[in-house]
Amino acid sequence: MKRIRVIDSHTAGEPTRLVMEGFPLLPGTTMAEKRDALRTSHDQWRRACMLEPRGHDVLVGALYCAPESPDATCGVIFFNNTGYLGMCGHGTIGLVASLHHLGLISSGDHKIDTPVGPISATLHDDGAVTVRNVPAYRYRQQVPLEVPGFGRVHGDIAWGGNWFFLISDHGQSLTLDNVEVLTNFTWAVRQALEAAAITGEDGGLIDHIELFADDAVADSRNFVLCPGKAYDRSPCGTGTSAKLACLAADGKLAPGATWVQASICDSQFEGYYEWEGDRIRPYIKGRAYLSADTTLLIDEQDPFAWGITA
Ligand code: PYC
Repeated sequence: MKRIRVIDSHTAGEPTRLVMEGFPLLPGTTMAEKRDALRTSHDQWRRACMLEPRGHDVLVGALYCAPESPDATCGVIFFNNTGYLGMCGHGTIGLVASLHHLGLISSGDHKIDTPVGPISATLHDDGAVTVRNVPAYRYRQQVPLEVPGFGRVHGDIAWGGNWFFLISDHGQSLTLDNVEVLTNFTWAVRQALEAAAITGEDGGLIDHIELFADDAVADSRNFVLCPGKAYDRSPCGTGTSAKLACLAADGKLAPGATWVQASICDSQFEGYYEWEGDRIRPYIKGRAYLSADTTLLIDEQDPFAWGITA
């Protein structure tokens, strides 16, 4: 029997499964090298944790690793039901809350290495966490896109730790009772981007689609389709970072001013930014709650030991 020690949490509704022990040791000195080693040689461990019968399509995994920089608290590799994420805002908040639950960190600032660069997170005394994300920027503005079955939309392409296509002129209702339509629409957008060979800088795959609408209490409400076709229950930390980059580029939000981003589930993140050259440094604040501290078992006799795959 193989054993994987995990801590489950949710951040603003979006679940994170932190893997503390049980995965094979990964070669490499950088988090990107370790992520590549996990993907190339040990991907079944991701599948065992993320896919049914132990996981599900909404879950994001976070592998706790030794840091690559001497002054970092830890390193982390994020993944989901289909593959690997560059960064994950809600997952970082879940990671910090989980490490605190385990007694491994206390309030204050913590540097964390990720495959897309170092970030830091501040654990506040009240349990909230502020993530100082990787630099974000808008790459292209108002790109026209024909979406089969839905018509023409326009979107900004922005980096917030993952690549996003951000759309406001979608004509959809951003409500929980409409998630099936929103999922079909955003999936069609993602496929249309691929068919039209529209990418992030250097050919980066745009694997997150983000819709915006007005909100009764927050500055904005979003719906974010994640790479594995599930929607983000939280306002998406990297998606909110991408939004801040677009607001900054448009001169619609001043540096240091707070932006309240609501999710489709009515949960909220607060964000603000600072300019760093021609990019912004996004700060995202949210809170995670613990839901399980347990051990996953993998029985090699089990026909679904490594997850149910298509
Ligand atoms: O919070 O950055 C985020 C995120 C990415 C995918 C799901 N959540």
